[in-house]
Formats: sequence, structure tokens, C-alpha cells
Amino acid sequence: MVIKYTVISAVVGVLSLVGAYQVVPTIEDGIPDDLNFTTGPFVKIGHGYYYIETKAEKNWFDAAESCHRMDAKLIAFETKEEWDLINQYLLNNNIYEIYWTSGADLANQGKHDWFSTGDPITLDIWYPGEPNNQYDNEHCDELGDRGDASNYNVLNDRPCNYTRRYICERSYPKTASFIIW
Ligand SMILES: *[C@@H]1O[C@H](CO)[C@@H](O)[C@H](O)[C@H]1NC(C)=O
Ligand SMILES: *[C@@H]1O[C@H](CO)[C@@H](O)[C@H](O)[C@H]1NC(C)=O
Ligand SMILES: [Ca+2]
Ligand SMILES: [Ca+2]
Repeated sequence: MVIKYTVISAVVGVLSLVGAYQVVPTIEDGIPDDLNFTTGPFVKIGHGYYYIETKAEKNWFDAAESCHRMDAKLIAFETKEEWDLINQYLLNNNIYEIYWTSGADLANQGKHDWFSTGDPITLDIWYPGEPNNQYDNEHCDELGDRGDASNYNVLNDRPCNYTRRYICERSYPKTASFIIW
């Protein structure tokens, strides 16, 4: 990121030196449709970009590192809408697996938060009776189909060394451009 900004600043600087141009930088949310920019292997679901690992199963830490290698983080459900949209996507694509989320109580035992953001898990999207810290050994939160009324996937705490598929989430893109006039 820093390098990209430096390059842009250098270009803007050179153009400014020419003197004849007025340079107006703009930063917009999202990626313009006409830019022909592919975000694969991340898919756009709602306003977010996600990578759903469909084959490899990894322990929670390994899954988190796999996301980091893709400049992403394990998924965090900040809103009910996000949880709805992910569930609808999984249902529509006939994907029925169990996935690691970034949810964990590794930082403060008994307080589950989204490790990727540091925010507490405020949505009540737990399977009834969870998180239960079974055998005093469950600190990482999986998203799985537990056949609730809507067939949605809900959260359950599990031992972090269990191997699961995982969902990574990428920060929302912005488009930086500048007008040279
Ligand atoms: C977008 O990029 C792809 C691959 O580079 C290319 O095949 C396609 O023709 C491009 N589409 C447009 C509208 O430029
Ligand atoms: C996870 O860790 C526990 C306790 O250290 C161990 O007993 C168990 O065999 C491990 N499970 C896996 C799947 O590695
Ligand atoms: Ca999110
Ligand atoms: Ca549990």
C-alpha cells in the first residue's frame, strides 16, 4: 500500500512540476464496473469480497495464515445482513460445509470476539446452548449447518486444532484516481 501511494505521489509530483496541469485526486468506494478489474478468487457477496475454501481443511491458526497470505482475514459477521447474504450464497451454490470464522475467545476466555477486527460478537447467531466451551477446550468459532428453521449456518465454539474449511474476507476496495486538467 505504502509503495503504491508513493508511486502515485511521485507521479502527481512530477505532473505538478510541469505547472500547466491542475491535478485533482479522488478516492471512491468500490471498483467501477467499467474498469474490468477481476477480484478472483474473491467473490463479491453483497458489499463484501470473500474467499470460500472448498477443499483444504486446516486448523484455525493455519486457516488464518492462509487468509493473511491472500491479504485477507478470516470472516467476521458484523451485521445480520452480512450473515444473511453469506448463508444465501452458500445455499444457492449448494455448499454445505463447516468453516472457520475469525470468532474466538483466545484473547479473553469466555468473551468471544471477531479476532480479525477486535469487536465483540454481538449477533445472536449461535447454535442454541453455544458457545459451551466443551471439555474446557473450545476457543475457536466455526460456522456450520445445524438445520435451524431457515437452514442457516450458525456458530459453535470448537477446539482450535480441529481442521475445517474456512472463509476469508477482504477489506472493501477503494478506487484512487486523479484528474489531470
Ligand atoms: C476484460 O478483460 C478480459 C481479460 O483481460 C478481456 O478478455 C475482456 O475482453 C475485457 N473486457 C473489456 C470490456 O474490456
Ligand atoms: C487437539 O489438541 C488436543 C489437546 O492438546 C489433543 O488431545 C487432540 O488430539 C488434538 N486434536 C487434533 C485433531 O489435533
Ligand atoms: Ca465482515
Ligand atoms: Ca461448542
